[in-house]
Amino acid sequence: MPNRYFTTPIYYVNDKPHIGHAYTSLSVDILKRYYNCLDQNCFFLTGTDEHGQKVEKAASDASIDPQKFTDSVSQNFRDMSSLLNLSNDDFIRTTEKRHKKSVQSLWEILEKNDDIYLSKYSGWYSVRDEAFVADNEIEEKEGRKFNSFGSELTWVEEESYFFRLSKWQDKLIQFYDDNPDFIVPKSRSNEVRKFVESGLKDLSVSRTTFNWGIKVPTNDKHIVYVWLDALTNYISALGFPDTANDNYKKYWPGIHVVGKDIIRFHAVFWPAFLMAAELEPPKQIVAHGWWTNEGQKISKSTGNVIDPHELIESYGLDEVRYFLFREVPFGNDGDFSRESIKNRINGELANNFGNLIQRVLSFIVKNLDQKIELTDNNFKFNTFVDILEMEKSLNNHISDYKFDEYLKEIFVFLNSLNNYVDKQAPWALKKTNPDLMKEVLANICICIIRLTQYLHPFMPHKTIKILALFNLDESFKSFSKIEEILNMKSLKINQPEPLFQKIE
Ligand code: ME8
Repeated sequence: MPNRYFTTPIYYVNDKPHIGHAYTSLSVDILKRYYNCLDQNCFFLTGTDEHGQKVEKAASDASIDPQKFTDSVSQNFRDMSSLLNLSNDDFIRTTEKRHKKSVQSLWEILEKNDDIYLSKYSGWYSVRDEAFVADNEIEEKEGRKFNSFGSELTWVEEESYFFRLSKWQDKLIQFYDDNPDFIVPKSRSNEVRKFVESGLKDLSVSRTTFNWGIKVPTNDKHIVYVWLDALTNYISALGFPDTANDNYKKYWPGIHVVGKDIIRFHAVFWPAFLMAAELEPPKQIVAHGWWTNEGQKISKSTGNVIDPHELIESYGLDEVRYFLFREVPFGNDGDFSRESIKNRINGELANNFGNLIQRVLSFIVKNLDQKIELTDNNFKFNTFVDILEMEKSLNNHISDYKFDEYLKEIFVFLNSLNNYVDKQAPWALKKTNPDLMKEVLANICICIIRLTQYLHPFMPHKTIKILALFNLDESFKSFSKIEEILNMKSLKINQPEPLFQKIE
């Protein structure tokens, strides 16, 4: 059985969590829950990125000591994890001891392998992205300089250690060739490749003009560049430098889910650092698109940041999860609009899914004394057989990160089940053919149970409630449990309450 390791980026603590951070974290939560439903082992890591010039400035603007500042803002991200009920196994902070030890050990290996040397940096720097910017990537507006994300640049000139990134250019290309699925989606992969092929320059990996960071172990005038520091979190959490420990052996290399803004750091710098340290590069970098709010870029300055608390209060957690992953293909940009979330909740969740359960189960409670008998006929029911066969395709959608396709496919079956109910009309069969009525209702129930299992990774709370309506406990979320259900002679049904509230 494969062990899987999925990570989110570790988020900067200069800002409050918003829908973009929630989106990445929820996607990893879905992956973990999905593989758990297949009875596979998964490790899910998230955390906060607490060093660097940007965070130091945010702390000084708030007149707070950086450690106190990061303690309080990191808590916002842990609160987000609770709010979203994330299934993460660990939450790492780059100010933790275990992480400092890991970064300093990695540095020592890189220096020992002669992949780091001392020189001088002079050039443009984006504090917002904590990134050095090459001359050909600079845009000028009204005498000021910006990078391609629109972040203003500052001039930096200081003594600096450099990582020999140029030395790894050919090896990176070879690595991309050997691992064609390393970067998902393909379009991003081509972008990264072109960047590497255009020639890599050595990378400045230390700073001396501010203090908030991890000290270079061999020269305490320098602090480690925040991206070398941050990327290392993925192995710190597995116990690096102790590569012989169980978690490291079980889970590395991992899969990093990130927004498209930070692919270069993950798909170029990170594998190069690891190769240079003679460690295995990550298994895959999955880059998703960018959310806008009602057509506008989300930013603190425009004041249109979507607060996950507010969103969940208005629509419900499972409804938000469903919307985010059904609305937009994972690699594409998406626009959040109140109209679209309303349409999805009312049309798909309330009218289609919720209503199916409500009318079928209420009918059983009322007319069959809360009980359905299961027979072999139910398991031969063609829709049920087709649903069982969908598993392979769903599995492919998850491996390809096509969450929208996964949900779309399930909802096609929910539609056809609603049509089946209308056509068979159990309320009419009650008088004309009660045996057929029972068979029809049992057919629908086993299909609902199977689809509920498949929907569990996306709507973990509602689906557990639905299973409880069939008197099935949480353990029945596991796909393999269908066998046990098939061996049951009957199911007791509880009276359902409306599952999804319609939005006015
Ligand atoms: O970049 N749409 O942290 P960060 C979609 N600390 N996703 C969004 C988004 C949006 N509008 N806004 C943010 C950093 N994200 C570094 C990472 S990792 C070793 C270090 C998500 O707080 C998306 O995942 O700026 C993006 O990559 C991440 O938040 C950036 O978070």
